[in-house]
Amino acid sequence: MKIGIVLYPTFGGSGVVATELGKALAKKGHEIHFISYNHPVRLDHFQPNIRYHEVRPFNYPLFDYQPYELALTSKLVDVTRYEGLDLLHVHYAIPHASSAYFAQQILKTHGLYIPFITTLHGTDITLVGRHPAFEPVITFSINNSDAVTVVSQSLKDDTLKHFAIDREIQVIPNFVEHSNYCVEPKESDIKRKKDIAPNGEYIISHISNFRKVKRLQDVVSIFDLIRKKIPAKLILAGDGPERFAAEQQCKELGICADVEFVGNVQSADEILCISDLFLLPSETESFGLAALEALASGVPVISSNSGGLPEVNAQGISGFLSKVGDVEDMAKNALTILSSAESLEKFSQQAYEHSKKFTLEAILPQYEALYEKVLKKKRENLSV
Ligand code: GMT
Repeated sequence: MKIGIVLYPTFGGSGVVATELGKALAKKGHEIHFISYNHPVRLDHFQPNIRYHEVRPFNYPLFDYQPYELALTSKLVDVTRYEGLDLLHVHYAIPHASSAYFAQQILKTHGLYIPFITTLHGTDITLVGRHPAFEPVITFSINNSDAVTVVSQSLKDDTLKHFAIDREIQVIPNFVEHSNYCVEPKESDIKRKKDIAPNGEYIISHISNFRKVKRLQDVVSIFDLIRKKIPAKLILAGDGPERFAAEQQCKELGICADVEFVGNVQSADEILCISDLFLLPSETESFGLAALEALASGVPVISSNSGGLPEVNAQGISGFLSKVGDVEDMAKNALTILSSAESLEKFSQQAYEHSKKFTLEAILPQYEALYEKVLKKKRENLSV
C-alpha cells in the first residue's frame, strides 16, 4: 500500500507513534510518505520505502497567522496525485483531520477518492479540541473520516462524552518496538550511570514536553521526598514552558546538585536505560507513551491514575498509580519499589513483562487490517 502519514514532527507522543508506525510499515514493504512541516525527530534520513514531504506555508505581510492548514491541504492533494497514494493516515485531529477532509473533497474534483483515517491522541480531544474555537471542526472531521482510532479506551470515552459523534471509533493502543529499548545496559550505559550517580544513587527520571499538563513541579516534589530518605538523582529530559518554574523549585529546595536538566533527547532509551524508576504524575494522559517506553526498558512507573494511565501502568505490578497531585503517596510508592535490590528487580521484571501487552507485533496488524477495510470499502463504493 502507498500510505501518506500526516504528523507533528516534534518530540510529542503522537509524532513518535506515527513515525514508529510508518517505519514498521515500511519494513513490511509498504510505501510510506511522511508529511509534516519538519523532518520528524525520530526518522532517520534515507530509509527504504520512506519519503518525506515538507509543508512550507506561504507567507505574505497581510497574514498575521500563516495559513498552515491550507498549505498542508495543498500538499496532501499534490502528494496524493503525484505519488499515487492509496490512503492518508492523519495523527492528531488539529488541523490534520480537517485538512485531510478538504484534500479529499478537492481530489474528488480530479476523479480521485482518497480515504483518510484519523487517529486521536489526547490533547486534540481532552484539552484543545474541546475548546469552542475548534469543537465544530473537530466534530465534523471525526464524523467524516473514513475511519477513526483512539489510543486508549479512556480517550474513546472522552471523545464520546465531549463531541456529538455518530460513528464507530476503534481503540488501537500505542505500542513500542521492544528491540529499541535496553533491558540489559551496555558497558557505555554503565559508565554513564556511574558518571551521573557516582555513589550508586538511584536514578529517577521523567521525560516530557514540560507542559502544565505534565505537572513537572510534582515530579520535583516527589523526588525531593524520595531523596530525603534514600540517595537519588533526578534526570529531567525534555523542554517546555514549565522548565523555568521547575528550575526555581530545585533552587528553593536546595537540590540542584542532584537534578539534571538534560534538554530534549533524540532517543528516550538513552535515559531509560540507566533509570531505576520513572515518574509521570500528569494531570491527564490519554495513554502515556513515555510510561510505556519506561516499562519496555524494565523501569517501573510511578504515575497518576488519570485518563488512560491505568490501561498502561498496572497497580502494584508495573508500578503504582495515585490521585493527581498526591505527591506524598507517589513518593511513598516510589520508596516501596526502591526499598531493596530484590524489590526493584521484581518490579523491573514485572514492568518489562507488562509492557509486552503493547508490542509492535500485536498492534501493527490492527492498523493494517483497518487500512484493508477502508480500501475494500473504497473499492466497493467505486464499483457501485
Ligand atoms: O503529551 C503531550 O502533550 C503530547 C501529545 C501528542 O500529541 O504528542 O501526547 C498525547 O499523545 C500521546 C501519543 O498517543 C499519548 O501517549 C499522550 O498521553 C497524549 N498526551 C496527553 O493526553 C496529555
